[in-house]
Amino acid sequence: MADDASIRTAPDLSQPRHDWTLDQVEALFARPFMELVFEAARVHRVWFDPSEVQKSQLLSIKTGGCAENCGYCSQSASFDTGLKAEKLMDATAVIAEAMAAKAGGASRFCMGAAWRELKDRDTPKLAAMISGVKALGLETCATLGMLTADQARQLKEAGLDYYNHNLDTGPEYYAEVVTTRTYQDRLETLQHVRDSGMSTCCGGIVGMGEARRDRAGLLHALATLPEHPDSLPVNALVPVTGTPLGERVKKDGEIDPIEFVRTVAVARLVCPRAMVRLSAGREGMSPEMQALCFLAGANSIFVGGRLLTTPNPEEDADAALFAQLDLRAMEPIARA
Ligand code: SAM
Ligand code: DTB
Ligand code: SF4
Repeated sequence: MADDASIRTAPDLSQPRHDWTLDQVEALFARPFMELVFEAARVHRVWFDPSEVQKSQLLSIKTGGCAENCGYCSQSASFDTGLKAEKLMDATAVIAEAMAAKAGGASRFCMGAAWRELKDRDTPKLAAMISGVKALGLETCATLGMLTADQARQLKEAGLDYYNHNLDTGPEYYAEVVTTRTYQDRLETLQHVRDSGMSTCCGGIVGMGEARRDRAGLLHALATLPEHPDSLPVNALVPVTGTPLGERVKKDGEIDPIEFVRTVAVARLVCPRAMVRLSAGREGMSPEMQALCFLAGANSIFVGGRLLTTPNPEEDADAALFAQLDLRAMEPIARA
């Protein structure tokens, strides 16, 4: 039996807070596993129906050749990953993919581009894609690198509901992951997104060789933002051959799955109202592991056989998982 008195006397964690300290977040990670998951499951139920899981689908609208050197990424021009670069897709082709995603049960469509930052010359084409996808009745999301305040306003105007911009890891470990931009750069784009009135999708990656303190650092950074992210993707590193972090994980081994579940549970506790997304890396996870993540507060996934450039479970595998676990797909969130 757990004899940690602090658990029984702990304050109610179901209410969103912005005054977390890094030590407090790290202390959540250190809780007895069963107590941590139980508490996260309880908080999950305060805000959500635990039988509902949101389905989002990704599309890489511009692939490869990226000027950033994110050490995990197949699309960085800095590493030889064998990926073929492709130019920005036409709006009609993107809208056709979105239609197929909707038919497959997705409620949100996320368009990803391998850019350091959005260039103004591309904005009209993006606006056409966004308004076309939105007209299908899907929630729209995009991840296009850094944005200015003006660009964020234009995307919002075109009908973009969510902008994904991850902090990826804790501030202390950031320079081990990427050196072509700073944590502050990321925080500034997130500020522009919030100021424009769009919702934020912001999370990170687990299993890049970081310490638990860095995972706590990421979640601390998210929990102390002026507004918690609306969506919080927790990615497990997909090791890509040719990337520094992919090669490193092949040598040092992948993240302990229980530590991954702890990260999901702490994400649920520090951002209790966020949609916590079990994101990249699901392809390698057993149904039992995914069930534990859903129990620990994950309530969103990416669907369709491909993420941006790497594989994801196919539709029939997820249909079987949902049937086994008695899960239902969440309806799109109605917005003005
Ligand atoms: N270029 C934009 C940017 O970096 O914001 C958007 C695309 S980028 C691929 C989106 C996110 O995907 C990254 O922030 C990272 O968290 C995640 N990601 C990329 N490669 C990954 C990998 N190999 N394993 C896990 N997550 C990955
Ligand atoms: C996020 O956090 N994960 C997604 C989405 N946001 C854009 C991307 C995962 C990419 C995994 C590697 C790939 O397929 O290239
Ligand atoms: Fe470029 Fe995004 Fe990949 Fe970094 S994560 S290299 S910014 S596509």
